[in-house]
Amino acid sequence: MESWVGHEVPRLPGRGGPLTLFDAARRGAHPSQPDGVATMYVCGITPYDATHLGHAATMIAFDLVQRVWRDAGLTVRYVQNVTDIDDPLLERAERDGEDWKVLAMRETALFREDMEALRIIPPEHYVGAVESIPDIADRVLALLKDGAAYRLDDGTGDVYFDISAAPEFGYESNLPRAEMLEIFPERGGDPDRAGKRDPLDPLLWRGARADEPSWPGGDLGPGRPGWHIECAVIALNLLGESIDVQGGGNDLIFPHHECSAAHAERLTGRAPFASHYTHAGMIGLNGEKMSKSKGNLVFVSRLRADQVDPMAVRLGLMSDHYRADRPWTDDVLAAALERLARWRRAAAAPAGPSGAELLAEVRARLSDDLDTPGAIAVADTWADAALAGRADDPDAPHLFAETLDALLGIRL
Ligand code: 5CA
Ligand code: ZN
Repeated sequence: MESWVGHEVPRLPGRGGPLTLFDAARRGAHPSQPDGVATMYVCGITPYDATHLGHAATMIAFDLVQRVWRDAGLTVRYVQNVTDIDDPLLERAERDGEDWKVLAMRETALFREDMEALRIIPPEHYVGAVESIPDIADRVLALLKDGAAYRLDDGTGDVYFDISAAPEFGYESNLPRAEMLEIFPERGGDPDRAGKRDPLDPLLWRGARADEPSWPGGDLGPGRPGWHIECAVIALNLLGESIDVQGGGNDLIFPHHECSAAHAERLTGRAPFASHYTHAGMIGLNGEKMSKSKGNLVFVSRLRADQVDPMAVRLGLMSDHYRADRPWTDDVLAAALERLARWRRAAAAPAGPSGAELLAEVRARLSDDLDTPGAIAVADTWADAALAGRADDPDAPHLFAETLDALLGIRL
């Protein structure tokens, strides 16, 4: 699939330090230690509705990972998927009397525009589920042959993963089984499906139904892929047997990332699949998680159409820590607009406090688990001093602007 178009990222003097990042599996922040090349897989959209601020916040969080890694001199290999076939997409298309392919193409195109406007560095590979189906079918067959998967004997052709084939199942989310059982049906799982060995066994391959799209699956038979195997296979095929960061929103901790890790680890015999399972907090509106199913959405494209500066949207979404569940409010946007205007005035000042110190402090804040509130506070202090005329480094305003552009993705 086509990715979107990137912007030039300024090269900053010197180098940033290693990034420390939260890992859900170890329940703590640990240095990411990529050896020259850093690999990241981020779970992208299911394109049945426009990009909302929750998607944007998650994409911004992992864009910061990429920026900090690049600034530390690493080569970044980044893959993101599009779940361009899945139940929610088919249900929405059915509801609106629309072709599911047209719906997916339109919303994916809008997502690309939103990502460009928000200055998200594009992934190296932007990959759809549909184009990955032959690879996914191969891997599902491999799991069947290996005894880690089984086919239901009800004639549907549905294939499930046997979680007892993953002895470490649960290590990523750290959830007790009772909680897993509660969450599983809320996030696409089908614990009550007759014939499953364990209620938590996830679907790998859904056999063809008369009224649903399906693809040839070779020896598997016709059908379409399950959700977790989609991400496991795309990541394995494009990034290798283990990756540095598996990213997404915290609604994916279980079952999605638990199951895709279990699939990948069984397929490769290598664990852990990711050295960091990193999750962005949920953006809420009026006290609830912003979600397509609840319908309480603020769309990036709507704000753009209303002439809201995308840089203010980005800044507002970074004004709290990426891991915090946080609300989007009029005040968040107003504060971001005011700050952006102040920073723009400061960048036009004749001089400011030491640019080198500013850069070092912003680098230090971001390499500490992407502390954007800390980095923004550093920039505020610098801007206040520059605007008060309390400083005399004539090169600093330029470096201020370049630092914000390269590290925070904020173009003044
Ligand atoms: N296609 C799957 C991932 S493979 C999916 O979850 N799609 S999605 O469209 O529902 O979400 C896309 C990305 O945005 C995911 O990483 C998801 O975790 C994240 N996300 C969804 N809602 C929110 C929200 N309210 N706040 C923050 N991130 C969110
Ligand atoms: Zn995913």
